Amino acid sequence: MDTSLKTETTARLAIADSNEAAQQNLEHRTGTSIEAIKQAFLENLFFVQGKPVALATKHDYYMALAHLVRDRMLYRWNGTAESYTQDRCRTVCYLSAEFLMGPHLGNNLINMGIYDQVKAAMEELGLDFEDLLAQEVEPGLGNGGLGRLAACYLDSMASLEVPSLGYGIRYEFGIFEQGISQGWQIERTDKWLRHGNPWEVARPEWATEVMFGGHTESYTDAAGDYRVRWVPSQEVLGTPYDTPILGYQVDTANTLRLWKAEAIESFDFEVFNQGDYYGAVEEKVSSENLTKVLYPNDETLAGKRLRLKQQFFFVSCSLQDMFRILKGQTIPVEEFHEKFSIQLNDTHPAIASAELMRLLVDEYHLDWNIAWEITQQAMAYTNHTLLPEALEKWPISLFGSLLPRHLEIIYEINTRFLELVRMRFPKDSARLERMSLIDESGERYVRMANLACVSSHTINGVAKLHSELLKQTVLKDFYELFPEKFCNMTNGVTPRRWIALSNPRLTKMVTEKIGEGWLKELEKTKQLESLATDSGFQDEWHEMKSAAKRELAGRIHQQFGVLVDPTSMFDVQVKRIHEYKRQHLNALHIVTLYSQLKQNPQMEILPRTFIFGGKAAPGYHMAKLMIKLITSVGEMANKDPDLRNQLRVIFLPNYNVTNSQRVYPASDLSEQISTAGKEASGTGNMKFAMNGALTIGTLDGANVEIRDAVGAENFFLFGLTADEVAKMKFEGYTPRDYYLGNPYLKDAIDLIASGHFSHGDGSLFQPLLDKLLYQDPFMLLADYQAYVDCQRTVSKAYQDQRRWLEMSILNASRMGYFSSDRSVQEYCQRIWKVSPAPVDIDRYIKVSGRFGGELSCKLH
Ligand code: NBG
Repeated sequence: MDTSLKTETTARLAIADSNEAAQQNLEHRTGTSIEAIKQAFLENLFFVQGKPVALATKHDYYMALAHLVRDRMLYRWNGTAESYTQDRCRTVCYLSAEFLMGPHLGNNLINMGIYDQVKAAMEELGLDFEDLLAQEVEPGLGNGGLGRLAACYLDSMASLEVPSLGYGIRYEFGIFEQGISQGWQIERTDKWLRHGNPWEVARPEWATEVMFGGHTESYTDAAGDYRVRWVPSQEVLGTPYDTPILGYQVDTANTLRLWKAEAIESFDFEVFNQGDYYGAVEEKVSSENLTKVLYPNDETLAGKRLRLKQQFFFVSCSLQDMFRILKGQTIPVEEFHEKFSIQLNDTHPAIASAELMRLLVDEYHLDWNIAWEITQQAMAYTNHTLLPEALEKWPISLFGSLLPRHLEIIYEINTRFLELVRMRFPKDSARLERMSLIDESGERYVRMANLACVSSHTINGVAKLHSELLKQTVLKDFYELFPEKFCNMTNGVTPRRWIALSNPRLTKMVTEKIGEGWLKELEKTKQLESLATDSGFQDEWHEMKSAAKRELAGRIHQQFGVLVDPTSMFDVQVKRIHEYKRQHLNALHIVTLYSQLKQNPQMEILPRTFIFGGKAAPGYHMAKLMIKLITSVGEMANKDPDLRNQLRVIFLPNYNVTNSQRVYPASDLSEQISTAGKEASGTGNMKFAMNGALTIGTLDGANVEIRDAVGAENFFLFGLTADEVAKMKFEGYTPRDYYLGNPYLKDAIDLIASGHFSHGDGSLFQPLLDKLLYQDPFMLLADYQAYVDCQRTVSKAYQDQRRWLEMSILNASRMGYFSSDRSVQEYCQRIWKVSPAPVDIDRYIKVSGRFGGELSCKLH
């Protein structure tokens, strides 16, 4: 440093230290006292929103608040980036086509530990804090469990100080907004970006180019080696948008990096000058279409060209970004797998292995075998479903036309792989056919799950049962070849969002009893067990639940004009609508109760409020008909005086993260009633139990482990097991026999078929009933009686309020295992081999200066 610069620096530092105004200036951006927050809020309203108070809308208030919160995250965010760069930390790259983050504001306040100050500051300014939080339009960049799991894992990785990057797609339109019109689902576009997104920062300087189409050519390089290059027909620019992911009560703030597609040249002057005005922006329009919209499918494959383009686009951007990071940290490409551990969240990003091979072999000129070693050591694959219709495969013609080089690479991987299979299992051509990366049974396809299995060092399922079934069914051949690759990672959910943010009453109660710290170590809630029979604590617990139920009842009344009794049992099923999840089994039970009450108006039953919520994929007609059935039963039941208010059926529209946070705390009974063997894990089941709801459920997914954890006596189990389901199907299942043999079931089905719930239209629900009577792939009729009996047991249990409260407390206090912190720790040890790298912000500020060196030295 020359002397003049040194003098200048010293002078600047001196000024900064002594200058009161400068100090205050920083206080406005980082201070967390109530005064500082109020001041920053008013300033943001003026300087960021550009509004005088008189003209400010609620949304302006939200933006002013969001910006002041973001300011307060920036030391941590920049400090984390700098610390990871300096220490060249091993990093988890979580590749996921979906991140269902939910609203950021409240979560950031919780994790930063300034929730109470901010609430107080807003209230002192005369603003309704809840109302402010409610202004945030959540980024619905996912369909359901898979996307939400990715979000919970980001929260846990940051909270555990694990260096990580979430990589995904910045969809302009997320999951559609669901409305209900005359009982049917209607879909509206989700314009979540319309009013701007205060949580993201665009990084156009790190944009990458992605190629599509064209052909490949071979050539000989200067060293005389045979090489292949890809000559694409289209190139698109990917711009990263970064969102900070703050850990809970730590200085770590990791990054979620979502890619937006843009045209490389957004305006073609030549074309414009020829008078073709539309043509001049055509490339822009077609490139941007790539990240326009999230495919609203859950569990089923879309099979569309655009979908494959989206997958390749975000994977290619992300891998190139990793190479940029390597370069920045002067790490040789041969050490790629030591720097990065890549997790493939389902098969959506599975093309990553072919793209990494292309980059290593074609661009970095590594030997194939070395490149393959690196690829395999870098990748791990999580499977999220056993449903065969969800296994992604792409027609060869489509694949080859979009990704000609990748198809060649996949053929090469396949040739070598099948050689290995042939050696291990000689003369087993059926096995070769099943394991091939190419399905050749009819039209030829690329099988993405096979590609993921072959290219990954570890393959995991998401609950014990699911991981076992994977080995026995869909991935059996791969298990027999690579048993050491397989493991189980039972899902978890973050207690910060699903308890602290969703249920402040419960949070306060628990902290009063067992002190701080349990939100970081959820196992600590075990200490509440001893209070489960304490009548004082039970009373408090009861009041906590009742208050949440009154709140939800208030919303329901406001929204639909339906009065529900908060003292009735809230029996809740919220999740995507799908036949395997069996919302229609729940509906059959309601119809049974309804019918009994109609036939015997004197009958006393336990008053229940049945609450449903969930979206149906727009092209999934049966799921849409299931919604119509529920709303139709509700329409009849809610107004019928014969029922004497003993039954209410509510369908909450637009189930999303925001709405779900209001539902879990208010639930008494959690419906987890999928056909055994079909639900990979479920994570809603965990959120309910953490909030003190009891589960009625089958032995499916994580229900099995939840039941083990909370105790069989605190769980309402019913139904066939996965083995029994398989056996029954194998032996031949005739659902009609159950219908004919069970008068209650027959009565319920006949009542629906009669048109009673559909204004006399007997044909409306016929497709649904026919499917049950003649196919019933999800065994509703076989499980019906067991379910109805179990519901009777539930009603009886609820009437003994003391016993119910004890069970509820025990459920909540035994859920420690299901924190996503535990899951992420297991991933770190078993799969990622990544250790925490704590960030110390005070040290960082001392060493690098308040602005990471920028004010204390001259910029380059
Ligand atoms: C879903 C499963 C759920 C599971 C989540 C997260 C897909 C493909 N799968 O049971 O259905 O909880 O993944 O693992 O969305």
